[in-house]
Amino acid sequence: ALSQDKLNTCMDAKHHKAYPGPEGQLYLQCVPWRENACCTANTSTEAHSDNSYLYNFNWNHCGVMSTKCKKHFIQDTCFYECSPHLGPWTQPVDQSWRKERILDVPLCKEDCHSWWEDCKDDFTCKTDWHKGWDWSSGINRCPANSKCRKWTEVYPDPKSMCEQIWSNSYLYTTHSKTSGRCMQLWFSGPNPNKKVAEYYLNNAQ
Ligand code: FOL
Repeated sequence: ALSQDKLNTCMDAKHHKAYPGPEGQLYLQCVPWRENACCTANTSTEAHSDNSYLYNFNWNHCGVMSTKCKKHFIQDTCFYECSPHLGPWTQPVDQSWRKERILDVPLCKEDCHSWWEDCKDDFTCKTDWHKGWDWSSGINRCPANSKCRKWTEVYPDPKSMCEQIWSNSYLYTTHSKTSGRCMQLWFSGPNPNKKVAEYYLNNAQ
């Protein structure tokens, strides 16, 4: 593939479109991606619901997740499902539910910090939310060998949360949103992550 492809591409994963393109009607927090998206309108709607068909993922595995915390998980889902600029960090993976994953996407400090701040009074039983759940009921529940702990015990700081929660999908950075050196989960207007992907593609890490 041309290296140009890496700047405008969709992961080969569970719900991603084959190619990015405009979507007239993305839902709420996924709206910023509507000019060029890897998610369909249905995926963007599902991103907002509990135990959605996307992954049957249960945010409320240690009591009900707070609204302010959940909004960051919805934004992460929009970013993960909709972003067309993740090519520089896409890797092949041998998993039943996807052929490619993202690894070490440099995340803007503000987005990681606000996520952790808004979740720090919540509870969870696992550091890596990708594996090791009890799926016997159809949705993920805490495995028998675990117990619900304070968020801050599981993730002492923003870095540990952002890097560990999705098995290193994200790399914590101290870059700020204005730097052009980190990816933003939260934005409005033209997608600022395109230039960031261009930068990292041309300055191979
Ligand atoms: N957000 C980001 N930023 N990166 C991601 O990789 C990501 N992935 C998901 C959602 N948001 C993301 C998908 N989440 C399982 C658990 C979580 C999940 C998808 C699937 C799951 O089925 N886990 C099994 C192991 C399955 C396997 O690897 O074969 C388990 O043991 O719990």
